[in-house]
Amino acid sequence: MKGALIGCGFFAQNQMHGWAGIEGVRIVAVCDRDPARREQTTARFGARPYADAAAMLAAEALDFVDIATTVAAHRPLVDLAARAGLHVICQKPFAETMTDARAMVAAVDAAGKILMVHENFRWQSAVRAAIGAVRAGAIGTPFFGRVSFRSGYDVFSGQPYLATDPRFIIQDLGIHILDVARALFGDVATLSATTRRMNPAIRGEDVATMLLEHESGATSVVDCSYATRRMPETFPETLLEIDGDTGTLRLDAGYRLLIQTKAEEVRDVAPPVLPWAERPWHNIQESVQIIQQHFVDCLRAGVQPETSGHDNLKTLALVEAAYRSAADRSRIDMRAPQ
Ligand code: NAD
Ligand code: 89V
Repeated sequence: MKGALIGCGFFAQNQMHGWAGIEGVRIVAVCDRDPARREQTTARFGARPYADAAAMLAAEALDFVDIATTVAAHRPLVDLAARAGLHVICQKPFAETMTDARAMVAAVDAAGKILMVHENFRWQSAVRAAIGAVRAGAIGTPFFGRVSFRSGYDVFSGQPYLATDPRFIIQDLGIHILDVARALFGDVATLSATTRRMNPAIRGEDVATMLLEHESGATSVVDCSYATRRMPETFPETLLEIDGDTGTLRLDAGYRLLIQTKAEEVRDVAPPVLPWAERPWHNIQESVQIIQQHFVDCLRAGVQPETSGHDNLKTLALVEAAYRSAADRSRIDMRAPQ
């Protein structure tokens, strides 16, 4: 299977390592408008370099493209790939608006191809162990959950746009945590949210607290902060606390999974540090390889990925709803047209 990567920035390096570890897949071309980033990536991984995505798609015989640019470029690039008849994997946040997101899903559907969003937190092995246990009924029917990400880690040095974009934590990080809540408890009926900006040096919100009522009847609290000073610093761990009608499950700091029913089970679900990975990012880096493997498996089987473009419309709608709720203090009915 031949792929091409568009956007050779900070996070794309993980994606290139991930592709290199997947059997039967080769990234034959990469594209970035920035010559330094393009050249660094080709020097590291090989592949033919391009400055222009349209020129690359015209010149190369490809099966899929991996779009690793920031969000503003997603719609033109997904449209381009759809017109070229290619499968697409596209980074989160998928789109800046629901209109753009729906248009991209429709464009790839019309081409008869598969579109997956690189929504990788639910694929982190520790989070996946918890999702697997809940889906297998280990604690019965969940009625309450807390999905929590609180940190003081400096994300701005690697991703400077996070300090200057008008939207920060919900769009960048909350999107993952909301998606994990959906993976655990199902689709959302209502949502309300509050936001704060604690760090005066950034433009957007760095604290968000969201209350979700799920269609299953479960309630979850999704809380995110980049203004939390605590030890141990848990970046980039998502912590979980779930009550079911026959037991409780917790994913605690240090990747400790605890399932308490009549008996108690404690599991170390720490992710491996892949040969190319580094702490503390190894958790996210492993999930990159896992989600990309899932994409390839779905292409081979001709089925929609779990985190397909279609599925991601629901996660993106929660992001939009959270900003609306925080702005006007409303509770949003997710069953109404968004
Ligand atoms: P970045 O700014 O470091 O890299 C983006 C690159 O894309 C830049 O080099 C830029 O020149 C290039 N680019 C932009 N538009 C282009 C175009 N039309 N054609 C060719 N090249 C183009 O950004 P980043 O930090 O790597 O983030 C990229 C995306 O990855 C973002 O959407 C971000 O939210 C996401 N991200 C995801 C995770 C995750 O765990 N899933 C983690 C970090 C970042
Ligand atoms: O996963 C992400 O999307 C990253 C970070 C963990 C820093 O929020 O942007």
